[in-house]
Amino acid sequence: MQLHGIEYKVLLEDLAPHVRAQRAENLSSKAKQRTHRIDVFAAFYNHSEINAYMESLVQLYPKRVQLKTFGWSYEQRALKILTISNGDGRRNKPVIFIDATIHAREWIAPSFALYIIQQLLEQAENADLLLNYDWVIMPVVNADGYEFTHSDSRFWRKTRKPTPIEEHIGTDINRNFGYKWGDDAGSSGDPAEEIYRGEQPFDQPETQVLRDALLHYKDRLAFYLSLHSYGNYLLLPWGHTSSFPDNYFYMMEIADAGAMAIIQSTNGIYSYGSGYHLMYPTSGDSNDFAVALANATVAITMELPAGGFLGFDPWVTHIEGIVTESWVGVRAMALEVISRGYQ
Ligand code: 0X9
Ligand code: ZN
Repeated sequence: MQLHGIEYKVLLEDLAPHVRAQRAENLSSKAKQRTHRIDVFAAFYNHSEINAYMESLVQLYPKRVQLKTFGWSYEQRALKILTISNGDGRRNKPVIFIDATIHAREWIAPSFALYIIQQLLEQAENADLLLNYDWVIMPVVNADGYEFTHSDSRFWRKTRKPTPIEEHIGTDINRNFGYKWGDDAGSSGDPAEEIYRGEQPFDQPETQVLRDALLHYKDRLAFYLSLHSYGNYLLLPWGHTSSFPDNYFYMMEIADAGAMAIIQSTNGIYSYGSGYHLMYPTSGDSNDFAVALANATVAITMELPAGGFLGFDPWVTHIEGIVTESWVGVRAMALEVISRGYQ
């Protein structure tokens, strides 16, 4: 910086002690827990804890919960998807599909997915959300990467499958989908990059699993919601082009309902619009795939609020505020989808 005459300021000399402090906060908070029920506000949970918790829900709610292993990660972790219904036995309802943790370091996303699961199962006031719709929730897509952020490298983003270049590991699942895959403006062919798209579309097992799950619900996907962090955005298609899908304005009305509900409850401010215009071009992401090839009527990538030192690492004490605010938005968007009827 000095060499090139660029003005700069050191914000943080060394991140490692802060990562260690957050890890200690999380572990000590978890150690205090007594119940089997996951306390979303009290800690962040790893992949096996989340899977075990979902298994316990099948026992607790046998009529309302189904858990299916849709496939396996590169390191052979079970990739599980939970379906929640109201137990009325009606089959093939339209579906609200939510995934989280496509990106490993975005820890608030799986926490929020768990909070949504508990809201739907435990809060009678949410019965209207389940009357004519089933909710399908995949809390951890990138299981290997997520585990790696717990055990080794807190800010890892990609998968853990090796690339053709030995020293670079991992592919960005959100550039690996086979719709408009490989566009250089929105992804990279360089394994060194954080937005590396892989050698081939769908060459990551985790992308295959999410693809298969979305295609399984093809033609009854009323609302696809992909949870990420951070930035307070509701990103609509398209990511790969500056143009808009046919029902863009319908999607904008859904996003608008979410953003308005949040601002009224907490003054939290979300921007909403096409990902291409609002953030940056992306090619091969799950959101575009869901609309183009799985016929999702509405698809939104929700960038949850920032926290902690780098935005991806909120403190445990901030989980409650973020997930309760976010739920106000997701609930409002789901109600808007429902009130307009599946179209
Ligand atoms: O770059 C991404 O994959 C997403 N942002 S993140 O900071 N969580 O990595 C944004 C994807 C947006 N995609 C579309 N709107 N299509
Ligand atoms: Zn992300």
